[in-house]
Amino acid sequence: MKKYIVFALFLVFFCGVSKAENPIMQTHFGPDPAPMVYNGTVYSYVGDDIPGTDFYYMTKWRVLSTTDMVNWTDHGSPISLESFKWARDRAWAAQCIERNGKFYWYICAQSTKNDMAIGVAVSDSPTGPFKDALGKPLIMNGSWSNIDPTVWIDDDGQAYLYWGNGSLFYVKLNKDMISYSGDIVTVPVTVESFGGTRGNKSVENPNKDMYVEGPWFYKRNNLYYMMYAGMGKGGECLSYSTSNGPTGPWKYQGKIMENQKLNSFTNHGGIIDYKGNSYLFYHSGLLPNGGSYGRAACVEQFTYNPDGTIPAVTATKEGPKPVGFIDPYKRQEAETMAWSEKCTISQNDKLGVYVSSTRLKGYIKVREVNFGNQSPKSFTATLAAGVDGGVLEARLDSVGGPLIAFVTLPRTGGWDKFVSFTSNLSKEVTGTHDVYFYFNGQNITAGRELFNFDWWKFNQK
Ligand code: FUB
Repeated sequence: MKKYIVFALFLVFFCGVSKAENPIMQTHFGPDPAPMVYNGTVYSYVGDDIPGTDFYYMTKWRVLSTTDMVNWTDHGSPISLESFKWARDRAWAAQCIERNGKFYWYICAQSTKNDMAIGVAVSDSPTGPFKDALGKPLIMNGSWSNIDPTVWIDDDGQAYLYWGNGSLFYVKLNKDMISYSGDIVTVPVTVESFGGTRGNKSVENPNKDMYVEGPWFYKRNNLYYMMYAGMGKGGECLSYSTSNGPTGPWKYQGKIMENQKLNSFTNHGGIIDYKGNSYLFYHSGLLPNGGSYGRAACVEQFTYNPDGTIPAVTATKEGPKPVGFIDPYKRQEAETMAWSEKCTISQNDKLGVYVSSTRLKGYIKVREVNFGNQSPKSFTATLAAGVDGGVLEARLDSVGGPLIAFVTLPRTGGWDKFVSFTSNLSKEVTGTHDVYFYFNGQNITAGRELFNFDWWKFNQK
């Protein structure tokens, strides 16, 4: 009997794990997701929580990307507090937008004068390198409300920057995207516009919302949307208002996502359309060791109602359905993954971004790998190890699924000395599968680091 219970628990655990694709990033705690669609790819700009702390003491921002909504590539951390000489702490929510081939990443951080301020970094690429565009904040006036910038370029070319905690502000950005014209405008936050006022706190009135922070501004089919974090019972919910113009008046429309056991006091999100679907990004504290200061980005697909209103969206473990495939015959970065366990991501100037700290029984899951009609001949992986004995296994459809290829690794001359290993396939494979890169080893003590993993590909006959 005991044996059956253990087996049942094993199944529940593995089924639960293999289905989970939220949070979209497991190797770091990346909250406050700000999605951007550019050139057929979705980028998600996130923060970098430090779990175990007792406040949002964050020091950098990260970028992820996907073309299928299930496998995400970690591009590392192109900017940190170090990138802004005026910033001393609290690398909080941010958003990036493209204009005329340049990428403007609006961030907020605590300034050396101790207030919160908004700055902007610029790059020629969505993944950087980025540089502080001004060398000083774009918005700074001694206030703690200057957080959570959100930006949108309207059809007539006018760009708007909204932001604010407790209050909601906006400015009209100039075409250069790094300066603005006119005064900072304070948006009236009322029961009618945002579901509650500061004096009508929804903590006491859980059925009412109150604008708190995290605005997300965009336009769709001639309607302007302002999603934001409102105060719900037990933590922040995601709510929204709409308007016929970019500067209001705003009309409160209701809650999109309740604070449904997300294990995080805050929530912060973004909304995009991609490949004909609509997606809500948000964050939860549901990763192991997560919580209010260990939050990570999640995503759900939803469908707008015919009148443009947004339905209530439920947080799931599974996340959205895939909308693309992985081509195994092209070089794929090891840090492109739908799920992973017992590994992390490292980055340095020489090697770029790679998977590191792989441990026995850990794995990387890559979904929707399309092998086509003919089985490949061999498998190549680029790996580095300071010790002998690591084994990288490629398995099909589950952690314990059929073994199609493996590489047994000698030490390569150091953890940063990447070498390409090619091995013949141990089993033919065609069609579309999830591929699990399982971390195994010979004579290796559990807990010991096995190898670093940079990229992989299968080779056609
Ligand atoms: O991540 C730090 C802060 O927490 C963000 O700026 C807010 O929106 C909240 O998510």
